[in-house]
Amino acid sequence: MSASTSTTSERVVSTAAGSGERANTPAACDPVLEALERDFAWLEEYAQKRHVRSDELIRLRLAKALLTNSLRPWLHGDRAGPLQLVVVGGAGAGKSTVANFLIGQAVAETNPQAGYTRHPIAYVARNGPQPRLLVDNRLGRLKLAMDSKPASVDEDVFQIRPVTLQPGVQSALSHAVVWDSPDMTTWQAHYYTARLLEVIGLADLIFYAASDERYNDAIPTQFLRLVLQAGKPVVTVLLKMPADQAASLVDHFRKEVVARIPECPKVAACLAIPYLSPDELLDPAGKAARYRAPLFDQVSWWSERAGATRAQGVTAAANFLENGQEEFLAVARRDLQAIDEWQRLVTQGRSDFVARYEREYLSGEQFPRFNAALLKLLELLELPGIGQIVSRTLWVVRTPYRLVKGLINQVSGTVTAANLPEEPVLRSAFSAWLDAFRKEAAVRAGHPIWEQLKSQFDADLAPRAEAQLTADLADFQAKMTQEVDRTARAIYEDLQKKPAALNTLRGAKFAVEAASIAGTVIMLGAHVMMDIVLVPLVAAFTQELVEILGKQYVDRQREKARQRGRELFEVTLATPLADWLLKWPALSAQAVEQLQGVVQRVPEHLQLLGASVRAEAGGPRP
Ligand SMILES: Nc1nc2c(ncn2[C@@H]2O[C@H](COP(=O)(O)OP(=O)(O)OP(=O)(O)O)[C@@H](O)[C@H]2O)c(=O)[nH]1
Ligand SMILES: [Mg+2]
Repeated sequence: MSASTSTTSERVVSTAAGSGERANTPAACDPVLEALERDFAWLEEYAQKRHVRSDELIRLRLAKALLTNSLRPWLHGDRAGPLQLVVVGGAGAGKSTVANFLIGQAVAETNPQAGYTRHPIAYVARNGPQPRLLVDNRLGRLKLAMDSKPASVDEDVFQIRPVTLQPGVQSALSHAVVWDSPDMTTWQAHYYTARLLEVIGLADLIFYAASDERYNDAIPTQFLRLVLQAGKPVVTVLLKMPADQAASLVDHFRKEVVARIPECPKVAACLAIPYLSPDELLDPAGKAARYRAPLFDQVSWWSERAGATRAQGVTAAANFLENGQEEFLAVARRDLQAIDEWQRLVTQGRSDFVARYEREYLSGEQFPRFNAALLKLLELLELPGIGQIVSRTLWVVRTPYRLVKGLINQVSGTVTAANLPEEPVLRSAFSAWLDAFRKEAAVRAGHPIWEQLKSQFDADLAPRAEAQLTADLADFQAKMTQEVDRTARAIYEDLQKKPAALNTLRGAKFAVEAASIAGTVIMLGAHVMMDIVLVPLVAAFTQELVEILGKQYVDRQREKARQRGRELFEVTLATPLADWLLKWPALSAQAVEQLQGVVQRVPEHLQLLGASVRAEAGGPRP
């Protein structure tokens, strides 16, 4: 069958645009409403990119549709306009047939091909009530189609079809708008279910069509539940069963399907349209009048209470939004949690990286440059110029001491144990850091962000991270060499720059050596043999003392260089690498900021909106 209607888009456009806002528009709500619409639109897009479960996406879309198509017009003054009756149901269930029964004429295209109707179509009485206040002639994502199109056109559009009411025939269009809609059987088919959700968002009353064979299909039933959760009153209509089984089938449907839905009290009635002849289908107000009457009674009952129905509907929608916020924000919270975990892993990995460098390299590193600096310092303390004769003499006197010390060093192995080389230690510590991520990513596979991280690991993370390490390492090593060199050189250069202090030290050292040797000789008197033995011993003792003091000083400087090395390692290597890894994951900083903003704003705004709707509607929060 084809539609017997024509489209007068121009007239509808002017009616919709010209319906205007009422003077009592709660302007205070507008910023909140707009922020929510923006946040929900962003969340939907984000959820889609994240490939979230379809039920999650559907909830987000419904939330956005309720905001834009129901709460916005109501807050802007559309309080008691014509009821918006929306027929929903599975593919081929009989939605278009029910629409025709409500209208009283066979104007909606019915078709044996299930899934025929692909975009929402509003049927309005010519010069009668129009769809709810539309902003820019849009119904959410749907554009108003300006030309008449078949119901099967698969586009993000909606139509408004004026119908000339037949004299003497009662029609729902006298005080309501009837929407025929696409099916929801294809729960997975994101693209056209979204169109249905826009019109559900708008609905004051839902007619849920189900055919006798498929009345308990899972997906339409889940949809029915969602509609009830959103607080829409629902009339169910079972079709196509033999007339004598109508009562028992409706009863069965009520018990087995409706009663199992926790929100079932919102189901206002369960009706039946048994299997009819083609003639009856073409003449709903005449030949099929008896089956049409109960449907029409429902419309009349709800229409008499249009204002209260709408107020209850928006209150229920606001409550649904407020109570469902955790589900709407689930995708954002999951991803923020994943980001937190990633950041925690980076921080943990950074501490392990620093600790390992400290343990396996830095704490054992002797910095040979400081040994050379000690020798240089000791040389510097020897007398210069003519005094060198004395110094050399003392050097000769200390020969037995040097030989014995050398021997002891050889035997006791005081040469420092070989430390692990720096670069391999660093590289293996860094690999361990990356391995920890790889392990976590594998464990958490299933979460989209971790999945993405895992695939990036498998692709190019390791080489990119190694390249980053190599770049930071070169910087660190250059700075560290400079630092060690500077500190080690300062040990003797500082003294060289202060000749007075140097000479005082040299003088003091010489004075101690001379005094102790002279004292020994004087004490021993004429015992030449004793002098030969004890004088080198005393000279050795004073030299050892000087060396110990010198070494202590150099060790202190060495420790300072090590401390500085720690700082340099943090600043030039560990921190830049951690920052690089923090920036790296799947999301941009902007997206993270947006996620945080959404999670923070949405609950607060939903609460404000709910409070304001309840205050206006005088409804309690269930
Ligand atoms: N003979 C007969 N056919 C019926 C009856 N009810 C529905 N049909 C047919 O079943 C088919 C599907 O009905 P529609 O009303 O188009 O179903 P729909 O839910 O709108 O289908 P889609 O838009 O394709 O999802 C059409 O060919 C109808 O004519 C009935 O009582 N008797
Ligand atoms: Mg249809």
